[in-house]
Amino acid sequence: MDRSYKDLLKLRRFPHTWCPGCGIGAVLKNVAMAVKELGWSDKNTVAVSGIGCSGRMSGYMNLDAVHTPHGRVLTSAETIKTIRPDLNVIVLSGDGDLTSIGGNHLLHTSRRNPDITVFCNDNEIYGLTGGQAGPTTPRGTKTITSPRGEPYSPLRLGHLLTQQAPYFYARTTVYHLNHFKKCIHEALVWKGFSFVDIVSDCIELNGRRLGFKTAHQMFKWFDERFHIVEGERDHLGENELGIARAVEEEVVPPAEKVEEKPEIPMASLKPFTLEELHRFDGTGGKPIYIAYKGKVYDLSSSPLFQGEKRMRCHIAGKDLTKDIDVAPHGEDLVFKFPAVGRLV
Ligand SMILES: Cc1ncc(C[n+]2csc(CCOP(=O)(O)OP(=O)(O)O)c2C)c(N)n1
Ligand code: SF4
Repeated sequence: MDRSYKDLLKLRRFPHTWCPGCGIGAVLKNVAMAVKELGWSDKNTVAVSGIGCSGRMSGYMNLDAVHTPHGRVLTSAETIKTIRPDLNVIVLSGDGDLTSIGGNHLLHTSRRNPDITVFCNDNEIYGLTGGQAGPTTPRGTKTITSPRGEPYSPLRLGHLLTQQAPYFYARTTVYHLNHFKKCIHEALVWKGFSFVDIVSDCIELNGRRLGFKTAHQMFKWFDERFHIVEGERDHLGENELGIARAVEEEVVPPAEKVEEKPEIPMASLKPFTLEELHRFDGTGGKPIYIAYKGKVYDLSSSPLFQGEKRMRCHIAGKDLTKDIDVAPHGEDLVFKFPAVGRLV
C-alpha cells in the first residue's frame, strides 16, 4: 500500500485528539490520500477549517493551514482563493460549523462559485461541545438539548445546494469507502465550488445516546439508511449517496439599447453669447442651460434639478467645458440632453 500520503500529515502531532472510532480520522486520511494522488503539495495547497472536532483537521495537515473562527471557514477560504487563484483551497470542517453558524456564508459562497472544495464531516451533531442538536440532526433524535427527540426537520443540504447551477454536491459516508474516495477525488478536480457531505459518526456524544455500542454498529446503520446511486445525477434523494452536479447555463447579457441621435449641424443651432447663456439659470421658471465644447444644452429635465433643488442649481447658465472634461462620465451626462444652441 502506498503510504506516501503521510507526507501530508503532521505526524509529530499524533496521537490526534479524536475519540477512538470517530469518523473524522477517516476523512482526514482519505482527503490526504486523494490530494497526494493528484500530486498536490504544501507548495500549492491550503487547508482551512472552522471550529469543532472536525475543525481540528487542518491542523493535522502538513500544508499551510488556517483555523478560523466558528462559522467563518468559507469566508476565509474564498478570500484565499480570490487573492491566490493559483492555490488549491480545501475546506475541512463540521456540519455545525458550515451549516449552522456558517449557514449564511454557505449560501453565498456557493452562489459565487469560487473554485474551492469543501469536505463536511457530517456527524449530525455538535460533537466538540457535548452533543447538542444542530441543523443536520434527524428529527426525533435524542440529544443533550433534545432529550425528548429533536422536534425540527433537518436542513436538506442536498436540496439546498442543488437549486442553482452551477453546483457540485456529493453525499457519501465514511463506511462506503470506495464511494467515499471517488467523491473526494471528483470534488477536488471539479472546477468551481464543490461540497462533499460525508455522513460520519460521533460515537461518543451521539452514537452512544442512540444506543450504539461501537462505531462499527453505527456504520452498519449508515448502510441501512443509505444506498449508492450511480451515473450522472442533477439531484439526490434524501437516502441516496451519489454525486449531483450541473454546469453553469450560458448567461446572455441583456443587449444595451443605444439610441442613435442624429447629429445637429452647429451652424443650424441658435447662437448664444455668454451673457445670454447666463440668463438661463433656472430661476423664475426659466430653463437650465449650460454650454459644453461650444454647444448649449438644455438640462431642465434632469432629475438632479427638480423641485427645490432647481433653485440651488449653481451650474446653470455657465460654460462648463473645463469642469465636464475632468469629471468622470461628464460627457455622457451632457449628451443625453437636447442641444438648443451654440456659443458665440
Ligand atoms: C462563536 C462561537 N459560538 C459557539 C461556539 C461553540 N462551538 C464550538 S464547536 C461548536 C459546534 C461544532 O459542531 P460541528 O461543526 O458539527 O463539529 P463537530 O465537533 O461535530 O465535529 C460550537 C457550537 C464557538 N466556539 N464559537
Ligand atoms: S466527540 Fe464525537 S466528533 Fe468529537 S472526536 Fe469524539 S467521537 Fe469524534
